Formats: sequence, C-alpha cells, structure tokens
Amino acid sequence: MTRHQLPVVSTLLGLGAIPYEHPLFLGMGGMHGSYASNMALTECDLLINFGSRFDDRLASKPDEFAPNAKIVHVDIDPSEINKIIKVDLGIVADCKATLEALLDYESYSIKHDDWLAYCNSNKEKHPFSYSKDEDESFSKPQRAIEYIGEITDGDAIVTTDVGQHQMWTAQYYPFKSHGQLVTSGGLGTMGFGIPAAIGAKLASPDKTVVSIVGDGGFQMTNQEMAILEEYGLDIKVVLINNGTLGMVKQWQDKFFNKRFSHSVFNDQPDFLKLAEAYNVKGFLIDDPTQLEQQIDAAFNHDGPALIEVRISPIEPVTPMVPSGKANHEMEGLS
Ligand SMILES: Cc1ncc(C[n+]2csc(CCOP(=O)(O)OP(=O)(O)O)c2C)c(N)n1
Repeated sequence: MTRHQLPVVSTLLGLGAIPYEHPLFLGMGGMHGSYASNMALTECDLLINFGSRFDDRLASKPDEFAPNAKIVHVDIDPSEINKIIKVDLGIVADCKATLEALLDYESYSIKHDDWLAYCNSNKEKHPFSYSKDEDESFSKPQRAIEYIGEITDGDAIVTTDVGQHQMWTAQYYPFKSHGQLVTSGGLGTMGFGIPAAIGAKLASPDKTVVSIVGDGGFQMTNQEMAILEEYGLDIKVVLINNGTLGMVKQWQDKFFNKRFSHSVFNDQPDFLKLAEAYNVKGFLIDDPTQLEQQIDAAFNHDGPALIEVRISPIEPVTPMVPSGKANHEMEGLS
C-alpha cells in the first residue's frame, strides 16, 4: 500500500491490518464506517478487495456498491467470487502471497495525488466524533474506549460482544496490528467477549487483554468470570451499560416507529455485586467526571476487574448507512 500509495478501507474483521494512525488508512467502511472510507468506496475507479466477502454491513446495497470502480476480488474461497458483487477480476489465492507478488511490480506507477488529497480531506471533513451529553449525567462510551486506547497505547487485545459497544470499539480503539480485535463479525455472537478474552489471555499472557461488552451480551456469559479467578487471568472487562439492547433499540427507534419491543431492561442485577461474587474487583462509573480516574484505577488494579460504565440509553452509533442504502447515503455525520 505504501509503495503504491493506495488508500485503505477496512472491514470490521480486518481492523488493525493497517495501523489506525497510518496516513493511508481511511477507517472502517460500511454501515458504521467513516465518511472518508465510504466516499472512497463510492468514488474510486479501482477497488481491490483482499479477503473480505462484501457482506451486508459493507455493501448494504450491492447494486450501488463502488459504482465507478473496476473491482478486483482476491479470496482463498472460490465461492466468494461473484457471490454478492460481480467483479471484473477474481483471483482465487492467498492474500498474503498476492500482496507479496504485487511488490514485484516495481515499475508500476500511477499518479493519483489529487485522489489521495481528496481522501485525506474527507478524513478531516467528517472524522468520527461525539458530543457531550447536555446534562452530563452519563459517560460517553466513545470517550471510555478512546481513553482505554490511550492508556494501553493501542496495543491491547480487545474482544467484544455484539452491538453498539462493538461499533464504538471499532471506531475509537486505535488498533495497531491485525488480530488485536477479536470479535465475532458476521456471526453476531452476543456474549462472545469474555470467553474470547479468556482465550486471548491464555494464548498471550503478556498482553493487556480488554473485553468490551454490552449489558445484554454480558448477561449471556458473565459466569465465565469464574475462570478469571480460577486461572488467575488479569482481564479488564468494560461493561458499557445503556440499560438496553442498544443496537436493537437504535433500529427500532429509526426504522420501526419507536416500538421498543423487548429492548429495554426495566430491571438489572447489581453487576458489581455479581463481579464481587466471582472475586473480580468492580469499578462503577456513574459520574462522567470520574471516567478517566476510575478507568485508571481499574487498569492499575493487579488482577481482573469489571468496569461498569453507565451511558445514556439513547446514545446512537453514528454515522450510519441505513440498511438497504448505498454507502454515500450516510446519516448522522458530524
Ligand atoms: C444471541 C443473540 N441474540 C440476539 C442477537 C441480535 N442482537 C444484535 S445486537 C443486540 C443487542 C446487544 O445488546 P447489548 O449487549 O446490551 O449491546 P449494545 O448494543 O447495547 O451495546 C442483539 C439482541 C444476537 N446478535 N445474538
């Protein structure tokens, strides 16, 4: 990418393949992707897809996906080629080998300074951003994740459940290398975060392992906290508590006439007591002014911790390409 100065858009599962801070990285594309990524997908004249399957979160409206582009699709699985997007060139191959082979094209050169400048200007035009709550009674999930990114220097292994917190993690944690984000992608496995973090910590005991989970998903596998004590695993579980099945509620709000069916928890257990029962130290963040301080305390604690971050039940993930719309039809841009 660097040699040919090609801007890069990532899918959820590809995050980290190129560091967030890399000047050629435009961000995640698709439904909750960045403006710069979605405009690049929409306006590029050559798109080379390495190993992603054009799923409905990236190509919500296949007929209008990358409408101006010649499309090349490199994938190890022949059944992926021409499955969702008809491509101009399909290459059934190992992506790494294909990328290495491309390095041989020393003499290949294209001039696209204007295109690069345009892509970069889009990064500045609409970066991911969030506003402060007007009454300031809730913490911002984006800030919590951004801050965890700062104190872990973007170097932690981060696992998630499924939902809004997963998308905020994708948007705000500054991943540096591939494999750092462990999330279930298209399988949409709620409750994946803590078990995945256990596996990650056992495999990489020297890494900081953070599990960012929703209050819905947490209630599916929180009993796995027993393993943290049993195996002495220092994992920080960050529970983004909006008192709702947030992603479902966001869709009900936007597309289903605000019929909040079965998506709001009227009662919740005391999550900190639950953690205590498993000998996991609990930290409650119910005052946004204490956010950084409490996160510091939890990360400085020698042992597993549950950090419950209380956020607004109506905080949406933005921007958003509504289901069935083309990528340039993002809503909620800052
Ligand atoms: C087992 C399972 N049931 C239902 C869903 C559909 N689903 C996707 S996101 C979501 C809400 C998740 O809520 P929560 O864990 O609180 O996370 P939030 O969206 O609030 O961050 C649901 C129910 C799913 N992916 N998996």
